[in-house]
Amino acid sequence: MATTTRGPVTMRLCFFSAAALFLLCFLLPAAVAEERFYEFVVQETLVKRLCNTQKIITVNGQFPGPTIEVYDGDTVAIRAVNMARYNVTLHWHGLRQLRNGWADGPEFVTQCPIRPGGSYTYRFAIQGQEGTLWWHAHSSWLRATVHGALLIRPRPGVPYPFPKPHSEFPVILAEWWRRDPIAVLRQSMITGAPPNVSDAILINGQPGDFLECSAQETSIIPVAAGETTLLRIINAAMNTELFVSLAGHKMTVVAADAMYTKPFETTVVLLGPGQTTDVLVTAHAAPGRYYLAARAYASAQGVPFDNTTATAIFQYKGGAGCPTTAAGAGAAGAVAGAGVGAGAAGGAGAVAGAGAGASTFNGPTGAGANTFNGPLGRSKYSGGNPGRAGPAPMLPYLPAYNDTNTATAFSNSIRSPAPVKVPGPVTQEVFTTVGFGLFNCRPGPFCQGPNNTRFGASMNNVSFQLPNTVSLLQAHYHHIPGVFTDDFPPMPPVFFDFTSQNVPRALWQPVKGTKLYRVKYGAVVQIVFQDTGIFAAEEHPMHIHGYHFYVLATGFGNYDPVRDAHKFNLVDPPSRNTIGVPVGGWAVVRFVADNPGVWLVHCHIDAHLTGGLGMALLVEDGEAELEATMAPPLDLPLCVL
Ligand SMILES: *[C@@H]1O[C@H](CO)[C@@H](O)[C@H](O)[C@H]1NC(C)=O
Ligand SMILES: *[C@@H]1O[C@H](CO)[C@@H](O)[C@H](O)[C@H]1NC(C)=O
Ligand SMILES: *[C@@H]1O[C@H](CO)[C@@H](O)[C@H](O)[C@H]1NC(C)=O
Ligand SMILES: *[C@@H]1O[C@H](CO)[C@@H](O)[C@H](O)[C@H]1NC(C)=O
Ligand SMILES: *[C@@H]1O[C@H](CO)[C@@H](O)[C@H](O)[C@H]1NC(C)=O
Ligand SMILES: *[C@@H]1O[C@H](CO)[C@@H](O)[C@H](O)[C@H]1NC(C)=O
Ligand SMILES: [Cu+2]
Repeated sequence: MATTTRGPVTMRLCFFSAAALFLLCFLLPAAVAEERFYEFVVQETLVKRLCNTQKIITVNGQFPGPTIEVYDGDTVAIRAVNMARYNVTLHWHGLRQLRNGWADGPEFVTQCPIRPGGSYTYRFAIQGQEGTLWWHAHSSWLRATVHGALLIRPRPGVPYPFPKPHSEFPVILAEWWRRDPIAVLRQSMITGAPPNVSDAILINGQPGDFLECSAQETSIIPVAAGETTLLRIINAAMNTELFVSLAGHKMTVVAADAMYTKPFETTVVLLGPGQTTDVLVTAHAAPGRYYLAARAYASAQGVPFDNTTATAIFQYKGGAGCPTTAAGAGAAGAVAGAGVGAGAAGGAGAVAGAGAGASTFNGPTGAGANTFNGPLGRSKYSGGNPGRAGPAPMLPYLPAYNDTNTATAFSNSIRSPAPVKVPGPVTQEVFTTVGFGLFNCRPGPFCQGPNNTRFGASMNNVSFQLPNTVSLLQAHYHHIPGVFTDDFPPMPPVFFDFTSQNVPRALWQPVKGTKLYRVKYGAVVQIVFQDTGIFAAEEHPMHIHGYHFYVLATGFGNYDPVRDAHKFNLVDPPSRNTIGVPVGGWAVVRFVADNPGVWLVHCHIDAHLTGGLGMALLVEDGEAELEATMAPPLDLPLCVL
């Protein structure tokens, strides 16, 4: 699957490893930067979930897909071979891709798709980044099943800035439909209604003990008493922000979006789609089994969502009748199976006490509505597994689906570890709304959205349309006219009470367009994202390709430049690649435009992106040679043969 093509002595074993080999890798001698080669075959694969056998699209037959493990400073080549029946592209979420948009991947933004039977080699360098990122398809809705972890270890010789964990596991959150997700998208494109919500949330590919036909396969995270485990949590879900809690243990957040943070303890983590969070957990509880659970943070009122709860089991090795051998390591580091023996810990009755204890995040609001705080007992589905006799694992506290207070408290706790130099003064500023819109249409089969409309979304009233003959980056690089315009409005065309629940109907219909915003190389760019109450306010996880940005402030209501500038954190703001714009609120981000090219800015909820919640930045070349977009690779896919 992966081999080292260049570089001397150190053919690293880590390549084939799941987390179990992690320690071994640490012990290997430091090596110079290497080129790492992977082959990703995109193919149809049969899998069974929720009692049904379905065909899904995977990479190399794996779900979640293979973990990429590299070191800062490495160069990486990933040959993508499309053996599936859909067009596909791959994106390396959070990688800077300096001057190298050609490897970024969003379909029709930086490349034409790899068509069935075709291939394309993504070549890029890891430059000054370390931590937990991920990769995913960036074409249609393929990313539902085409995704995996991308782990960047510190440059050899550079220490990990926290106590070194004894073990580590990716925790990849995703969404499952009983149907082909492409069919779900297609139906929505035809009818104009929002796409159906998913049928289950997954942790490392499995919904866990509370969903039908699933308990046998529940993901297991084996830990040893007293040891510290690094959980690299990735929200790869299509449309759902997720709360994650672990019974009986506190989690210490140490990184978000592959940037270290000031450590803080929490009992619940919130991630929007696209975001990653590293937490350290020390196994200091009574040896036993504890649920790691994930379920929705659904910020929009009255909008349907997947309300299932996914579980994995955090399982102590050895003690209390558990076998000492770890289960076999899966490709994504998710160790499944071998859940044997009886945990010694108290049953579910102990849960509320353990989870809801002293946490700042456990407000009384959440506890009321939480199914999991009662003595829930064993799942009706897990009883059938003979290997799983004994007390049910402990369940954690989870906030209510609409617990915005907990979501806000968590997001506001994320800070850079030390004071940073925030760029300024701002030389280019964009104030943009992010929100829904409804297109009027003639009542009929293609007009099945709310009140006989077609559902959509926009930024500054422009509902983003992709070209289909050439990518935006190619059009920019080769000066091909007629593909896009560069007049994305830096201000809303109309100022209104953005977050009102009663925005006048006359404002609800956006305009379709392929509008880019031109940025001078080296500009200090500030973007204010402002949610709207059109149709419904909702938290939007906004992602900027090719950049990390400082999050200076977030708030509720309408952004006021005079009042809210005082709230900017110019000391230790977090640096992220995806920021949740609070429901009915705003977020201010800032960065230096040091990466020329065309970079997609979009909501990472695919149902919203599909509706048009995106735009692109056209960052011009600078003066110097190393300030210009590189030449495109020779195998860049063409749109037309
Ligand atoms: C979407 O949900 C509706 C209502 O449950 C169902 O009839 C339809 O078949 C679903 N469509 C897809 C593509 O799953
Ligand atoms: C989840 O939603 C379904 C369908 O709306 C509903 O029947 C069920 O009661 C909900 N379950 C929970 C735990 O809220
Ligand atoms: C959350 O939902 C509950 C039950 O649906 C409701 O009573 C409560 O008012 C909601 N809270 C917020 C903040 O919307
Ligand atoms: C749909 O129309 C009804 C009746 O006019 C109205 O009460 C409701 O608010 C409308 N809903 C939306 C989403 O526009
Ligand atoms: C968006 O543009 C359309 C067409 O000009 C207009 O009718 C609508 O009011 C605008 N809405 C907003 C929020 O600017
Ligand atoms: C696949 O991509 C080509 C452009 O390369 C496009 O013409 C075609 O319509 C796409 N097919 C689908 C199913 O989107
Ligand atoms: Cu969104």
